[in-house]
Amino acid sequence: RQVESELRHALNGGTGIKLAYQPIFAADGSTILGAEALIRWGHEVHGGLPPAQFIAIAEERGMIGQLGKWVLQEACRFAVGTELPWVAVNVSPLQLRDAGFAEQLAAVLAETGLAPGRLQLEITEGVLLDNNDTTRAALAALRQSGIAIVLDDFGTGYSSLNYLRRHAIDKLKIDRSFVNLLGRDESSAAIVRALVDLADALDVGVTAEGVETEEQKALLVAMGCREFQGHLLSLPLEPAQLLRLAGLLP
Ligand code: G
Ligand code: G
Ligand code: NA
Ligand code: MN
Repeated sequence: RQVESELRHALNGGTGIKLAYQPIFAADGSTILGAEALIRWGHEVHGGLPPAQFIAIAEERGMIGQLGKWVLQEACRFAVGTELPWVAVNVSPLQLRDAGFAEQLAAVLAETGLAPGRLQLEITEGVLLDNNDTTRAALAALRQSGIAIVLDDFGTGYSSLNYLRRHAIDKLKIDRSFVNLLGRDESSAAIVRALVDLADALDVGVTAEGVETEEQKALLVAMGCREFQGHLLSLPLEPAQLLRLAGLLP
Protein backbone atom coordinates (compact mmCIF):
# COMPACT_ATOMS: atom_id res chain seq x y z
CA ARG A 1 0.00 0.00 0.00
CA GLN A 2 1.89 3.04 1.21
CA VAL A 3 5.16 1.18 1.26
CA GLU A 4 4.50 0.22 -2.32
CA SER A 5 4.12 3.77 -3.57
CA GLU A 6 7.14 4.96 -1.58
CA LEU A 7 9.19 2.16 -3.06
CA ARG A 8 7.99 3.06 -6.53
CA HIS A 9 9.02 6.63 -5.87
CA ALA A 10 12.46 5.57 -4.62
CA LEU A 11 13.00 3.43 -7.71
CA ASN A 12 11.96 6.18 -10.08
CA GLY A 13 14.15 8.79 -8.45
CA GLY A 14 16.88 6.38 -7.44
CA THR A 15 16.80 8.05 -4.05
CA GLY A 16 16.86 6.40 -0.69
CA ILE A 17 17.84 2.98 -1.94
CA LYS A 18 21.45 1.98 -1.97
CA LEU A 19 23.67 -1.05 -1.95
CA ALA A 20 25.85 -2.27 0.87
CA TYR A 21 28.70 -4.64 0.02
CA GLN A 22 29.67 -7.54 2.25
CA PRO A 23 33.16 -8.82 1.46
CA ILE A 24 33.88 -12.50 0.95
CA PHE A 25 37.27 -13.62 2.23
CA ALA A 26 39.83 -16.31 1.57
CA ALA A 27 40.80 -18.71 4.37
CA ASP A 28 43.53 -16.32 5.56
CA GLY A 29 40.72 -14.08 6.80
CA SER A 30 42.21 -10.99 5.17
CA THR A 31 42.28 -11.47 1.40
CA ILE A 32 39.06 -10.12 -0.09
CA LEU A 33 37.96 -12.27 -3.01
CA GLY A 34 34.84 -10.33 -3.93
CA ALA A 35 31.72 -8.85 -2.39
CA GLU A 36 27.97 -9.47 -2.26
CA ALA A 37 25.71 -6.50 -2.98
CA LEU A 38 22.86 -6.19 -0.48
CA ILE A 39 20.10 -3.66 -0.99
CA ARG A 40 19.26 -1.14 1.72
CA TRP A 41 16.39 1.30 1.88
CA GLY A 42 16.98 4.33 4.02
CA HIS A 43 13.47 5.74 3.85
CA GLU A 44 12.80 8.31 6.57
CA VAL A 45 9.63 6.53 7.62
CA HIS A 46 10.06 2.97 6.43
CA GLY A 47 13.82 3.26 6.87
CA GLY A 48 15.34 0.14 8.22
CA LEU A 49 12.60 -1.91 6.62
CA PRO A 50 14.34 -5.26 6.17
CA PRO A 51 15.22 -6.00 2.54
CA ALA A 52 13.52 -9.36 2.69
CA GLN A 53 10.26 -7.50 3.36
CA PHE A 54 10.39 -4.84 0.70
CA ILE A 55 11.76 -7.29 -1.85
CA ALA A 56 8.72 -9.46 -1.18
CA ILE A 57 6.52 -6.39 -1.73
CA ALA A 58 8.35 -5.60 -4.97
CA GLU A 59 7.83 -9.20 -6.09
CA GLU A 60 4.12 -9.14 -5.29
CA ARG A 61 3.49 -5.77 -6.91
CA GLY A 62 5.32 -6.40 -10.15
CA MET A 63 8.22 -4.11 -9.30
CA ILE A 64 10.98 -6.67 -8.95
CA GLY A 65 12.07 -6.32 -12.58
CA GLN A 66 12.71 -2.63 -12.15
CA LEU A 67 14.28 -3.04 -8.73
CA GLY A 68 16.46 -5.90 -9.94
CA LYS A 69 17.65 -3.90 -12.91
CA TRP A 70 18.55 -0.98 -10.66
CA VAL A 71 20.58 -3.31 -8.41
CA LEU A 72 22.43 -4.80 -11.37
CA GLN A 73 23.23 -1.40 -12.84
CA GLU A 74 24.37 -0.01 -9.52
CA ALA A 75 26.54 -3.03 -8.62
CA CYS A 76 28.16 -3.23 -12.07
CA ARG A 77 28.79 0.50 -12.18
CA PHE A 78 30.44 0.29 -8.78
CA ALA A 79 32.59 -2.75 -9.54
CA VAL A 80 33.85 -1.54 -12.91
CA GLY A 81 35.45 1.50 -11.30
CA THR A 82 37.40 -0.64 -8.82
CA GLU A 83 39.90 -3.47 -8.74
CA LEU A 84 37.52 -5.65 -6.77
CA PRO A 85 37.79 -9.07 -8.47
CA TRP A 86 34.03 -9.67 -8.59
CA VAL A 87 30.66 -8.58 -7.31
CA ALA A 88 27.78 -10.93 -6.50
CA VAL A 89 24.17 -9.82 -7.02
CA ASN A 90 21.08 -11.55 -5.65
CA VAL A 91 18.52 -12.33 -8.33
CA SER A 92 14.87 -13.07 -7.64
CA PRO A 93 13.40 -16.20 -9.26
CA LEU A 94 10.85 -13.87 -10.88
CA GLN A 95 13.62 -12.00 -12.68
CA LEU A 96 15.01 -15.24 -14.08
CA ARG A 97 11.60 -16.32 -15.30
CA ASP A 98 11.35 -13.17 -17.36
CA ALA A 99 12.28 -14.05 -20.93
CA GLY A 100 14.03 -10.70 -21.35
CA PHE A 101 16.39 -11.13 -18.41
CA ALA A 102 19.50 -12.33 -20.27
CA GLU A 103 19.15 -9.51 -22.75
CA GLN A 104 18.69 -6.94 -19.98
CA LEU A 105 21.77 -8.24 -18.24
CA ALA A 106 23.84 -8.12 -21.43
CA ALA A 107 22.72 -4.51 -21.87
CA VAL A 108 23.76 -3.60 -18.32
CA LEU A 109 27.21 -5.18 -18.86
CA ALA A 110 27.61 -3.39 -22.17
CA GLU A 111 26.53 -0.02 -20.70
CA THR A 112 28.75 -0.27 -17.65
CA GLY A 113 31.67 -2.03 -19.33
CA LEU A 114 31.96 -4.66 -16.59
CA ALA A 115 33.52 -7.90 -17.82
CA PRO A 116 31.03 -10.80 -17.41
CA GLY A 117 33.69 -12.75 -15.49
CA ARG A 118 33.46 -10.15 -12.73
CA LEU A 119 29.76 -10.69 -12.13
CA GLN A 120 28.24 -13.50 -10.08
CA LEU A 121 24.50 -14.06 -9.78
CA GLU A 122 23.13 -15.54 -6.56
CA ILE A 123 20.04 -17.60 -7.20
CA THR A 124 18.01 -19.64 -4.76
CA GLU A 125 17.09 -23.27 -4.93
CA GLY A 126 13.53 -22.42 -5.93
CA VAL A 127 14.87 -21.38 -9.32
CA LEU A 128 16.14 -24.89 -9.92
CA LEU A 129 12.73 -26.30 -9.11
CA ASP A 130 11.37 -24.33 -12.03
CA ASN A 131 12.06 -27.26 -14.18
CA ASN A 132 11.25 -25.37 -17.32
CA ASP A 133 13.36 -24.92 -20.38
CA THR A 134 13.25 -21.12 -20.24
CA THR A 135 14.98 -20.95 -16.87
CA ARG A 136 17.41 -23.70 -17.74
CA ALA A 137 18.31 -22.06 -21.05
CA ALA A 138 18.64 -18.65 -19.40
CA LEU A 139 21.04 -20.00 -16.77
CA ALA A 140 23.06 -21.85 -19.40
CA ALA A 141 23.29 -18.76 -21.61
CA LEU A 142 24.37 -16.55 -18.73
CA ARG A 143 27.04 -19.03 -17.76
CA GLN A 144 28.16 -19.35 -21.35
CA SER A 145 28.74 -15.61 -21.40
CA GLY A 146 31.14 -15.92 -18.46
CA ILE A 147 28.87 -14.88 -15.58
CA ALA A 148 29.14 -17.19 -12.57
CA ILE A 149 25.97 -18.76 -11.16
CA VAL A 150 25.96 -19.21 -7.41
CA LEU A 151 23.40 -21.26 -5.54
CA ASP A 152 22.50 -19.29 -2.40
CA ASP A 153 21.14 -20.61 0.91
CA PHE A 154 22.22 -24.08 -0.05
CA GLY A 155 20.80 -26.86 2.06
CA THR A 156 17.56 -25.12 3.02
CA GLY A 157 15.55 -25.90 -0.08
CA TYR A 158 14.60 -28.96 -1.98
CA SER A 159 17.42 -29.22 -4.46
CA SER A 160 18.06 -32.83 -5.05
CA LEU A 161 21.34 -33.99 -6.44
CA ASN A 162 19.49 -34.32 -9.69
CA TYR A 163 18.86 -30.59 -9.92
CA LEU A 164 22.49 -29.93 -9.24
CA ARG A 165 23.48 -32.31 -11.96
CA ARG A 166 21.07 -30.88 -14.51
CA HIS A 167 21.75 -27.22 -13.91
CA ALA A 168 25.16 -25.77 -14.43
CA ILE A 169 26.21 -24.08 -11.20
CA ASP A 170 29.60 -22.57 -10.41
CA LYS A 171 29.42 -22.28 -6.65
CA LEU A 172 27.34 -23.28 -3.64
CA LYS A 173 26.79 -21.01 -0.64
CA ILE A 174 26.19 -23.02 2.49
CA ASP A 175 23.25 -21.47 4.29
CA ARG A 176 24.05 -19.62 7.46
CA SER A 177 21.60 -21.72 9.48
CA PHE A 178 24.02 -24.66 9.18
CA VAL A 179 27.13 -22.56 9.72
CA ASN A 180 25.49 -21.05 12.78
CA LEU A 181 25.12 -24.43 14.47
CA LEU A 182 28.74 -25.40 13.89
CA GLY A 183 30.52 -26.03 17.14
CA ARG A 184 27.23 -26.42 18.98
CA ASP A 185 25.97 -29.62 17.62
CA GLU A 186 27.69 -32.63 16.10
CA SER A 187 25.20 -33.35 13.39
CA SER A 188 25.56 -29.84 11.93
CA ALA A 189 29.27 -30.44 11.48
CA ALA A 190 28.46 -33.64 9.62
CA ILE A 191 25.98 -31.82 7.39
CA VAL A 192 28.35 -28.96 6.59
CA ARG A 193 31.14 -31.43 5.84
CA ALA A 194 28.82 -33.29 3.50
CA LEU A 195 27.90 -30.04 1.69
CA VAL A 196 31.57 -29.10 1.25
CA ASP A 197 32.36 -32.61 -0.01
CA LEU A 198 29.41 -32.41 -2.39
CA ALA A 199 30.72 -29.16 -3.84
CA ASP A 200 34.13 -30.81 -4.31
CA ALA A 201 32.59 -33.86 -5.93
CA LEU A 202 30.67 -31.63 -8.34
CA ASP A 203 33.79 -29.57 -8.92
CA VAL A 204 32.09 -26.33 -7.93
CA GLY A 205 33.21 -23.64 -5.50
CA VAL A 206 31.86 -23.35 -1.98
CA THR A 207 31.27 -20.35 0.28
CA ALA A 208 30.25 -20.43 3.93
CA GLU A 209 27.93 -17.58 4.84
CA GLY A 210 27.04 -16.27 8.27
CA VAL A 211 30.43 -17.10 9.80
CA GLU A 212 30.29 -15.49 13.23
CA THR A 213 32.97 -17.18 15.36
CA GLU A 214 36.62 -18.17 15.05
CA GLU A 215 35.62 -21.71 15.94
CA GLN A 216 33.17 -21.90 13.03
CA LYS A 217 35.78 -20.53 10.67
CA ALA A 218 38.45 -22.99 11.87
CA LEU A 219 36.07 -25.93 11.45
CA LEU A 220 35.15 -24.75 7.95
CA VAL A 221 38.80 -24.32 6.96
CA ALA A 222 39.51 -27.86 8.20
CA MET A 223 36.61 -29.15 6.10
CA GLY A 224 38.13 -27.59 2.99
CA CYS A 225 35.81 -24.62 2.58
CA ARG A 226 37.51 -21.90 0.59
CA GLU A 227 35.38 -18.74 0.85
CA PHE A 228 34.05 -17.09 4.00
CA GLN A 229 31.42 -14.45 4.60
CA GLY A 230 29.93 -13.29 7.86
CA HIS A 231 30.00 -10.90 10.75
CA LEU A 232 33.24 -12.39 12.13
CA LEU A 233 35.01 -11.08 9.05
CA SER A 234 32.98 -8.04 8.08
CA LEU A 235 29.50 -6.60 8.16
CA PRO A 236 28.01 -5.29 4.89
CA LEU A 237 29.84 -2.02 4.19
CA GLU A 238 29.46 1.28 2.40
CA PRO A 239 31.29 1.19 -0.96
CA ALA A 240 34.20 3.36 0.22
CA GLN A 241 34.60 1.31 3.41
CA LEU A 242 34.78 -1.88 1.38
CA LEU A 243 37.48 -0.47 -0.88
CA ARG A 244 39.47 0.76 2.10
CA LEU A 245 39.27 -2.65 3.79
CA ALA A 246 40.32 -4.34 0.55
CA GLY A 247 43.29 -2.00 0.26
CA LEU A 248 41.92 -0.67 -2.99
CA LEU A 249 41.82 2.96 -1.92
CA PRO A 250 44.92 5.12 -1.52
O1 G B 1 21.41 -8.94 4.56
P1 G B 1 20.10 -8.79 4.25
O2 G B 1 19.19 -8.37 5.32
O3 G B 1 20.42 -7.68 3.30
O4 G B 1 19.29 -9.64 3.18
C1 G B 1 18.02 -10.16 3.43
C2 G B 1 17.55 -10.94 2.23
O5 G B 1 17.33 -10.06 1.13
C3 G B 1 18.53 -11.99 1.77
O6 G B 1 17.79 -13.15 1.45
C4 G B 1 19.11 -11.39 0.54
O7 G B 1 19.47 -12.40 -0.39
C5 G B 1 17.99 -10.54 0.01
N1 G B 1 18.50 -9.46 -0.82
C6 G B 1 19.34 -8.48 -0.45
N2 G B 1 19.61 -7.66 -1.49
C7 G B 1 18.90 -8.14 -2.54
C8 G B 1 18.75 -7.74 -3.90
O8 G B 1 19.36 -6.80 -4.37
N3 G B 1 17.91 -8.49 -4.67
C9 G B 1 17.25 -9.57 -4.20
N4 G B 1 16.43 -10.22 -5.03
N5 G B 1 17.38 -9.99 -2.94
C10 G B 1 18.19 -9.29 -2.12
O1 G C 1 19.85 -14.86 1.64
P1 G C 1 21.20 -14.26 1.60
O2 G C 1 22.24 -15.28 1.83
O3 G C 1 21.51 -13.41 0.43
O4 G C 1 21.25 -13.35 2.89
C1 G C 1 22.27 -12.53 3.21
C2 G C 1 21.87 -11.97 4.56
O5 G C 1 22.69 -12.48 5.59
C3 G C 1 21.96 -10.49 4.63
O6 G C 1 20.84 -10.07 5.32
C4 G C 1 23.22 -10.27 5.48
O7 G C 1 23.17 -9.02 6.15
C5 G C 1 23.11 -11.43 6.43
N1 G C 1 24.36 -11.80 7.06
C6 G C 1 25.60 -11.73 6.54
N2 G C 1 26.53 -12.21 7.41
C7 G C 1 25.85 -12.59 8.50
C8 G C 1 26.24 -13.16 9.75
O8 G C 1 27.41 -13.43 10.03
N3 G C 1 25.25 -13.43 10.63
C9 G C 1 23.94 -13.15 10.35
N4 G C 1 23.05 -13.46 11.30
N5 G C 1 23.54 -12.63 9.21
C10 G C 1 24.47 -12.34 8.28
NA1 NA D 1 22.73 -13.88 -1.25
MN1 MN E 1 22.20 -16.96 1.68
